[in-house]
Amino acid sequence: MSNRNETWIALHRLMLATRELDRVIGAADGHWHPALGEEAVVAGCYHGLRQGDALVPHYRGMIAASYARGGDLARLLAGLEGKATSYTRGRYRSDVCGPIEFGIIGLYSGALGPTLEYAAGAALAAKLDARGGVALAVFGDGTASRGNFHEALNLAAVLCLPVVFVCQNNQFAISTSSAREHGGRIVDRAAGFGVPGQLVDGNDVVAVHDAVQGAIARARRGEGPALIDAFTYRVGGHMASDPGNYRSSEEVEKWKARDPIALHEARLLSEGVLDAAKIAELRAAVSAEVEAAMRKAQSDPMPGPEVLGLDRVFAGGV
Ligand SMILES: Cc1ncc(C[n+]2csc(CCOP(=O)(O)OP(=O)(O)O)c2C)c(N)n1
Repeated sequence: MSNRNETWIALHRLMLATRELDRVIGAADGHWHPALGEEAVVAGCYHGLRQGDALVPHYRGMIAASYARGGDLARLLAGLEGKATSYTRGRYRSDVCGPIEFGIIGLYSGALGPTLEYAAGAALAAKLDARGGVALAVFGDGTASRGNFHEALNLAAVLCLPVVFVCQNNQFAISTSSAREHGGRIVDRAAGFGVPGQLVDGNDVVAVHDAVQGAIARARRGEGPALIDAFTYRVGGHMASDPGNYRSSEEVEKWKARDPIALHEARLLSEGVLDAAKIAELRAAVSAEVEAAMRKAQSDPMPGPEVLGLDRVFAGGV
């Protein structure tokens, strides 16, 4: 199989896993933040990173990012309920903090925005290290309205840091639409910092993947940071329990018609990469894997007092 076909199938697999995680977790936890409709950004960003690179994911997609990075799905899911088997032994939620042992930097304080500066810091460390490492930061459009966005981009530009910033632009910050959140386009801000900006179709997983990989390669060559605006739509609610009654059903339906999984499946079929039977097989396999991991996580034990404060929270695991 060609490299291209392998990549396209892996991207599809990760999109399917992202959707299955939403289905399985969303049914059990009303506080879950679904990435429904945004799977192409999640898979396009997180597939194909090099071990050793720093990854600073958006919280919406954190478990998929941790899984793509090599995390064990059952242990990641155990982290939703603070189980002893989770990577932090129950001490931090895996949907906002991926395992540091996979180079993932999480949303430690819960405040949106500082993660962009963590990424700039990780990129500075990579630059000083001079081993070709890069950092990738993914964040929401609402987060891009925070001062941290401007400070991180400015510092990265001035110091020519190997960092790629990707806005997972789903056009909402909870119930606030982009139109009420910010003026102009996020991609156009890149020019103000003198860094390349690229607007990509965030419902096309290949377009996102190619743009991210291109910007990473550029950063690795020492050519500095880039900003990618991956424009998509949050088809699900802000949380699983959010009915989303602050927007029209016509708007939601319009975006559902551009479902990223259906679009990529059509491409896999038309390019002869997979036939309908193989596509169905892949869907069933991913679904079974996610369900089995969830069952395992649910039956895992809670931690005992031995985990309290005796070692580091984030590194080490079980
Ligand atoms: C500094 C800060 N302000 C507010 C919040 C509360 N909050 C949690 S999620 C969220 C929406 C963020 O929107 P966006 O960055 O667009 O990401 P999305 O949820 O759309 O993926 C907000 C405001 C927070 N966590 N941190």
